[in-house]
Amino acid sequence: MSKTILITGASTGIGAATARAAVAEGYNVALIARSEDTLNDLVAELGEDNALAIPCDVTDVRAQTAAFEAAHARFGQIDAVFANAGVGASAKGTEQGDIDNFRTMIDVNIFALTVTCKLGIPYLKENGGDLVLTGSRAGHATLPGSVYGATKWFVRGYAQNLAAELEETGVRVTNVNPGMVDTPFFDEPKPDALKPEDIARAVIYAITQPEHVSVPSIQVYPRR
Ligand code: NJP
Repeated sequence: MSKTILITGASTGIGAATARAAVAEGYNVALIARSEDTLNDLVAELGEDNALAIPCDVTDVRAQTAAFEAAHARFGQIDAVFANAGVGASAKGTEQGDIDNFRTMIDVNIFALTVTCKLGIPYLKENGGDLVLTGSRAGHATLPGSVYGATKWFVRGYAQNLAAELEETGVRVTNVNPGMVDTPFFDEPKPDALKPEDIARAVIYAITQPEHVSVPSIQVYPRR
């Protein structure tokens, strides 16, 4: 039976590129994001046999729980979970930042990510699967006043804590940390940045390693 990866934030950017790379690698993909039309277009591209669109706001715990159940019901197993959905800052720093945006970043980048991991663990324990969390170079740097950066410091620390919790279970944890990537995360094109496919390759690398190999953290930065 083909392996299955569930991807949050699958409608665009890094998540969509990882879905394409995973299907090319023989995986089934369960695609989670809010944009139903975009997910349906991706399913049409990848093939209905391999891909399932599950429109869902990851901050809604019930909806995310139902999404995992739908993915498992459709493909019979979940071998990898890519907790990748994330949102950026609408303005720099804390003083200039917007409070509603602080809440959204914390809800999506932190709270919903922990929900994704909690929901994924029972499925991943069945076959010794992979949990991949999208952090950021911003989680390895001091960015003045940045709430976004601090959410990614959370991801970095949480991934290490999760790896310790799951050490005896056969579930591997990888924290993938991109530098700037040219995706809809930004309002304008970033021609000197990484391509989403560059991060997708790192995710596929992590989840296709032999059982005795652990890839706790990957940094992928653009060359200047
Ligand atoms: O950005 P984008 P990326 N519920 O905007 C989804 C991190 N990162 O691929 O819901 C469910 O193309 C949204 O879908 P939709 C970044 O922090 C990036 O660059 O339809 N899904 C879309 O699929 C993030 O963690 C850079 O709007 C929700 C996806 O999230 C990850 O990479 C650098 C949602 C965002 O895709 C992917 O970002 C870095 C919700 N409530 C880290 N809210 C970079 N681009 O430079 C959003 O270090 N989504």
